[in-house]
Amino acid sequence: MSTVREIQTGLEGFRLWPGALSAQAQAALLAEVLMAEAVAPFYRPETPGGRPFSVQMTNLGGLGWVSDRGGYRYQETHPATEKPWPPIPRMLLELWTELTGWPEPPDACLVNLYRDQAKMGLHQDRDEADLTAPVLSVSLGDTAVFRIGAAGGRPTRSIRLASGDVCALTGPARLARHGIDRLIAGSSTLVPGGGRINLTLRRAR
Ligand code: MD6
Ligand code: FE
Repeated sequence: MSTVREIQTGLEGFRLWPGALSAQAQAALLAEVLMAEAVAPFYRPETPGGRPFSVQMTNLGGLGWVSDRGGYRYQETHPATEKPWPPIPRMLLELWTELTGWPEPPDACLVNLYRDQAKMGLHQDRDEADLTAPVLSVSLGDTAVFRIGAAGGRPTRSIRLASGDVCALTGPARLARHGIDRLIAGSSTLVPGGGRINLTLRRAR
């Protein structure tokens, strides 16, 4: 991992490492996610307004991000199985330390699964207790068209996130608005059944 190059994005605090994960590392991480899925299956949450997300979700780590009619929050158990979330794979903990240098490990990892027409509207990640800690994002599978703009209604720009790319919202970009407009279907064969998996590592507590 030590040869990974960060590229400049023009948005201060938005950090991007294209191709950070080798094909072998991507396959190893995907295998970990598929094993975790047996314990913590992907499910389709509802927005607080009662609309289903097009993205399916699960979590890894001591805390998981959930959404339902009660709102957005972090909780220790899967809403359907009521079991604790599986642990965050060691390779992700190492990636966090290497790329962010943040002194404490992440305690939450949201896993998003996009199939077909799934997308994610513009949002800010602001349900975490400490909004100074970064959020680190890993993409697997089909390329996504990612949209991002600084907080406060600033213009957005579009960036493609391909399998193995890693990005982070840090410092002045921590509360940037971002979302996924669409996938480029068939751009990767990594995820069985097609689509894209995104993992975001956070300090929730
Ligand atoms: C996604 N990503 O890539 C959605 N959040 O599927 C996010 O919502 C995200 O990429 C915080 C930091 C980086 C991200
Ligand atoms: Fe986000």
